[in-house]
Amino acid sequence: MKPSFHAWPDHLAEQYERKGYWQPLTLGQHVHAWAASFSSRIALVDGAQRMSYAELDARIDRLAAGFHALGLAAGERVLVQLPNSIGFVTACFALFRLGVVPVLAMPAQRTAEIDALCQLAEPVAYLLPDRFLGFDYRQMAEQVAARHPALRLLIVDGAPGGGHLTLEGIERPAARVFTGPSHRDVALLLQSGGTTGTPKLIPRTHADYAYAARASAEICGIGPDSVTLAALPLAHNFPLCCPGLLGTLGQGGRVVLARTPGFDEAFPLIAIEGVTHTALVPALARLWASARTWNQENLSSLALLQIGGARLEPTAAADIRTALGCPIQQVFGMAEGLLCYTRLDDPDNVTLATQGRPLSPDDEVRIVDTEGREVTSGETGELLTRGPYTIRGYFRAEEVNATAFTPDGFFRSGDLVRRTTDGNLVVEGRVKDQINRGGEKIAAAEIEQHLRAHPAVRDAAVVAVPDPRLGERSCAVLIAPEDPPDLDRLHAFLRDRGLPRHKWPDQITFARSWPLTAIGKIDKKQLARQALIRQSDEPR
Ligand code: J2J
Repeated sequence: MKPSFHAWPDHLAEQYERKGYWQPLTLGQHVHAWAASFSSRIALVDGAQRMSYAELDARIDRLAAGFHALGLAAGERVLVQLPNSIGFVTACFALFRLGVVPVLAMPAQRTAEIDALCQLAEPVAYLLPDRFLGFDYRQMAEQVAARHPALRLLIVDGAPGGGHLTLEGIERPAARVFTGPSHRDVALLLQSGGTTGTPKLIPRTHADYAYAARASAEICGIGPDSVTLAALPLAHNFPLCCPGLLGTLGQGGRVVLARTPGFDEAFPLIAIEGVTHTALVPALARLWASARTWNQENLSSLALLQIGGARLEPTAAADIRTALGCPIQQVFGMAEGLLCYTRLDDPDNVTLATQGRPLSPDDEVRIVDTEGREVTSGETGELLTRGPYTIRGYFRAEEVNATAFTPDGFFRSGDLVRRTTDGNLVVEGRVKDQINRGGEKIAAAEIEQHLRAHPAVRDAAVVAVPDPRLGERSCAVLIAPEDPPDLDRLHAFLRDRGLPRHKWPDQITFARSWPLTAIGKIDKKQLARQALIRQSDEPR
């Protein structure tokens, strides 16, 4: 079965091809071309392992032959939950070659989310590490597989444990016997930040994704001598494609794979490998900047630090730039597509105080009021967008698609933005019911659903409150008249339900009833204000 996918209208697809945005190559074929051009240059650095473009291409061929021999067929989905590693890169490209669609999961995700992804995407295989950061993925995978009969293969990158297949073990002599997909087909499924109780998957095609990577590389000044550090998890669009892994490999540069985004791992890698480019969320950039004062590693190779994923205050932007001693770029992006960048030659008032402007001349941006009318110039409104790399619909989500997209194909981002007189966008807030916790998007509805399952909780609302370290943290407001749980008990409850740590509320407060908006919805703005006031009353 082909993934359900809303293609661009034909006339636009043809236009994007005519303009050279979309090239007639799949992501798998791109690697052949890169290997032909950059053959013995180093493509990937993973700990002590260094892999050339030619070796990368050959390994991808062997893995593709292995996946093919296991019966994986074009259009089927495979859940990939691997840390940044050569295994992640080779497995994804091998799947791209076959037209099998990786569903990218972050290593931090746990049972509840993996289950929900399996429910939606019905993957036939699950690629996982043996252990990572103290967690054994093999156990989780076995439990998940028992609940999802369509999931017939567990493939471990590392020690197999109880007789599982391993990524290394399935490699076969390279034989390109299969017909690959078309460049207009879906290449991968990314996870959306989400506003609903269940996940939403974003189908990105070979052509649109390759275009986003290539155009981003150009804007960020990536060339054959660039060394990009993948610090954030590669399952995220930012380090994967903006320009990240894909954009760097396309130019013959080198990608250094970090297991974690902490400065303790990153600083030595930057110094040793001569890293020129990396991407961070603001919370991490602030941490790196504060660690710089006592960490003496040489970071002078850094030519650009990209910061995006959550709001970055102008003062923080300036402080980070001074502390790390390198140029910064603001990135306002979304896995659904649209990417806005400040440009390398922008003046300070743009780089420090705006989130830049769209990547492509064919990106269309509308800023509208609650009635869907375009606001007057300079006013704040919701950002709607469509263009050559912005999706036209989520995967298998017709009900959501009916409201998340306008009838003429614009994606409703849920972000409140305004356009400055010089054409840059400033993110002012959002209308979507989400918490942006240090760049990790948490759908309030998902957490509320779990909280309501607690025996003592009659109703729950989750809101964002400002946090100096994370930007925002989550506060659960509970109606729990009898035996209200404390934070520790609530955390244990959510852990047992398979929610990862970052989704557990950072604080709780209690309410007797909900404040309501004029049309009778829970007034979350008021709840957030109350949560903040209560918080400041309490001794910390
Ligand atoms: C404020 N909010 C921002 C910014 C994203 C590059 C960079 C980021 C993402 C990403 C990405 C923001 N200031 N600079 O995919 O390729 C919030 C907005 C947006 C949502 C998207 C990339 N940059 N945001 O963060 O899909 O609310 O992508 O709609 O995870 O993050 O989240 P996500």
